[in-house]
Amino acid sequence: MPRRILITGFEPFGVYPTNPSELLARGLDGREIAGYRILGRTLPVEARGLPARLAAVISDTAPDAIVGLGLAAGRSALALERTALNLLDFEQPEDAGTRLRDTPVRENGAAAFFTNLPLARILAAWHAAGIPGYLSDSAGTYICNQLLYEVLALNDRSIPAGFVHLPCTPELAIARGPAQTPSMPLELMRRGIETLIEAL
Ligand code: PCA
Repeated sequence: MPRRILITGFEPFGVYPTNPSELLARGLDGREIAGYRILGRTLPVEARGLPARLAAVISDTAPDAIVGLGLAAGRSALALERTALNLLDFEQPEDAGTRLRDTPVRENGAAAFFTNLPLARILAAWHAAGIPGYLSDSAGTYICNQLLYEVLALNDRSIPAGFVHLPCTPELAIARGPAQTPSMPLELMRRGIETLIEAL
């Protein structure tokens, strides 16, 4: 029996008509890589329902590893997130119209969690494969940070779990203004996630 890896993506949100994280979660769903069967699932960008939705996805898929994906326009390469903060502070409302300010992800939760993904091994594998990626010390204070915090709070370090922020696709960068928006082809991002799974 192959082990199972849950890859989550997010639906399009805000001003972005597509979300590369959703495209990757869908495209990778059902594939088998390095002894892992991939279970790709997509979540809406909604704060209040996220904990219950995530818990349901985790209990449905019973994963042996979890990697969340999300779009972070402006990032120049794959950003391997190291931490999740117990903080939600939105610059714009999420898709249900809620704009949380200075609110904890979990009342009385730990101030932060660290991912337990093998960061150095993943970075080395990316660079050896010609995939630009770097370590990021902040996943922000929006829904992706909330997802990573919830994943790490639920997981209790029993399985490898973490998060990768994705740059814009070339299509999104062209729509936003290519002079100021870095981008990466979806195909290269896909190879990056496959390489990450191999590095586990
Ligand atoms: N990116 C947002 C939320 C959903 C997504 O794909 C974030 O970085 O928080």
